[in-house]
Amino acid sequence: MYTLFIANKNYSSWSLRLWVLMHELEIPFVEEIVLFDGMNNFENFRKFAPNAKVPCLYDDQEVVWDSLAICEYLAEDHVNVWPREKTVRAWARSAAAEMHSGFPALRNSCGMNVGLRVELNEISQALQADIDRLNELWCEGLSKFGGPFLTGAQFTAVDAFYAPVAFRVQTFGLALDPPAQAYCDNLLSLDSMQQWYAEGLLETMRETASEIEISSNGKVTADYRQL
Ligand SMILES: N[C@@H](CCC(=O)N[C@@H](CS)C(=O)NCC(=O)O)C(=O)O
Repeated sequence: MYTLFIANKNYSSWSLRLWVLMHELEIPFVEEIVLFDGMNNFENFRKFAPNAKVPCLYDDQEVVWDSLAICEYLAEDHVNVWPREKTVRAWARSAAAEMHSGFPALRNSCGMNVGLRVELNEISQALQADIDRLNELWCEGLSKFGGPFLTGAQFTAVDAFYAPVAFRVQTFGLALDPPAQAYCDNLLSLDSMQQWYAEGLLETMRETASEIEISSNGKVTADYRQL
């Protein structure tokens, strides 16, 4: 049986990738939530993860860390993690890798915080370039493979990699073209995403650094989280 270590559902974008993938693919797992300590000290993660980060997967005694490596590990035994067709799989892997190592302005200016709605003070050139690339990539996948997911009819790992971005789009009201916005809405409406969102709203713990960062990047217009 797999055990997936994750952190707060309100904040932990990297955790969401694996959690939503395993839910959508109906891969059974035990969920272990280890909350951030609110002080940017990740020593408690070191007890289970060699890199002191989440997500981290245990397959009995076997430990796998880093979201991309975990996806590949799951793909060894679950054929639907990536698209079956070689060229489609190559596109999916390229798009997921681009998310894994790219979009720095989007990450820095629009931290995941599922319960907030924020009006950004400004959209820098770098952030606009990331939003434009995101829009282009999503529209390309949807038109090339027919939607409603990025590589066609099935949810795969590439959708899991962009699932946290859907929450960022919602929180920061980022403007996308209609097909990209429809894809984002579709991700947000999945049962698994709704569950993650609802559980995120129930969390009462606040991560000081993330909260400060978000309010220095924009004005909080709504906070749907439980106090
Ligand atoms: N590249 C890693 C990044 C994981 C990551 O940075 N996770 C954050 C939480 S969302 C974390 O654990 N931060 C704690 C730390 O930086 O030690 C992955 O894909 O799993």
